Amino acid sequence: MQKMIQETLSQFQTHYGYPAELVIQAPGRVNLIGEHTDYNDGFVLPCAINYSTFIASKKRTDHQVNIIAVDFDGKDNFDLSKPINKSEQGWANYVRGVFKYVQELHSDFTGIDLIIHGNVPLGAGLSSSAALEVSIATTIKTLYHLPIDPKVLAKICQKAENKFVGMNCGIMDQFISTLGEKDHALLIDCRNLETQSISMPTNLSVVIINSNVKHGLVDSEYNLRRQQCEEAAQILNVPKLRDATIELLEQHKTKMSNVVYRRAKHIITENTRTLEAAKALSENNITKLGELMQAGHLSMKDDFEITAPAVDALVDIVKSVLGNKGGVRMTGGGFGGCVVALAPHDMVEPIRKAVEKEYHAQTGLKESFYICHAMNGAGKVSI
Ligand code: GAF
Repeated sequence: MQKMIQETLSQFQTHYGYPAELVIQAPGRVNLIGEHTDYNDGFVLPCAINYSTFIASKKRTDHQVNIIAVDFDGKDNFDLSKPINKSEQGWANYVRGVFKYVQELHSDFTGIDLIIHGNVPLGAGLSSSAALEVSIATTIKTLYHLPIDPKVLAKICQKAENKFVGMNCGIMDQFISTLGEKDHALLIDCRNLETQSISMPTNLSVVIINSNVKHGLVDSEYNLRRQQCEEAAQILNVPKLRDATIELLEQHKTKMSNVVYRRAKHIITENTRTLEAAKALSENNITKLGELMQAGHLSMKDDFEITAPAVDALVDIVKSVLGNKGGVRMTGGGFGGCVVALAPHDMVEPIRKAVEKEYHAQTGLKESFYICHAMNGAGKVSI
């Protein structure tokens, strides 16, 4: 981390010719269970991780915003006294969107020079987008002392992604990147945004393995899942799938397509699994946690259809080593990305060896490994 901070600071000095006055860090996240439940007003169980976006910044007295994104080799600038429009550069829209919606609530800030640099793996389902949004919002808030409540800040970032970028994500990623807690996972009720902190068991490692499967249609498939969930809720006559039960779903099964039925089944069962998993985690009941993670993975594979053959292979390889001593499942929005395993420390190396030996042989792909721990949400870094 220290190296990333130094690099961000020295890039600032090089590009702008004067030192930064602030460095903000916002983490990526891993979701232990509760996938696609957030926009159904349900439950999720993520933790923030030790991979972050860093932003070095300095206030300006005019209305200019200058941005240099080191990892995209990109530059952007715009004027806060004029309407903020979309950029042709994909990454820049996450930044512009956040400025636009912070400005909607607090117009009393002027320009900023920014350097963005980070190590959250991109497109891996570890919320690099939320880390970028939250790091920008936290930078504006901190530099200009704006009175923005952390939950409101997370919602501003979600709005930027929904309305400016066009990805209809739920609140989980922005929320945990803002409010994550060191050494804890958060059970989040995505309806009222109340949380319960759950200590991560000290006997388990959080192992994240990137399948390195890239799927071109992640956003459109994601938005389609959301529409299908809304269709199911309408047929069941409930505000959100959070309010439905399996019994209600079965009663109305013939009124919906088989696809919509299976999408709803995933959400309804996943909410139950997430609550049970939070309990199992807090009681250190690893066998139960492992069973729930396995069931969650199969539900994403068969009912929600958001896994990929290589991701399923990766889960099976890890599971064959872990047995009932831990849990493993795909994590994040899906269609590629990462799997998360909770594993006893002494099983991390055997898992790594098994994956090295079998994953490439089965899929032709090469994995990446990240050993993680739960971190605090976004904040100021001392410089
Ligand atoms: C993505 C979204 F951004 C989240 O809101 C959530 O729906 C997740 O996919 C799936 O659980 O990360």
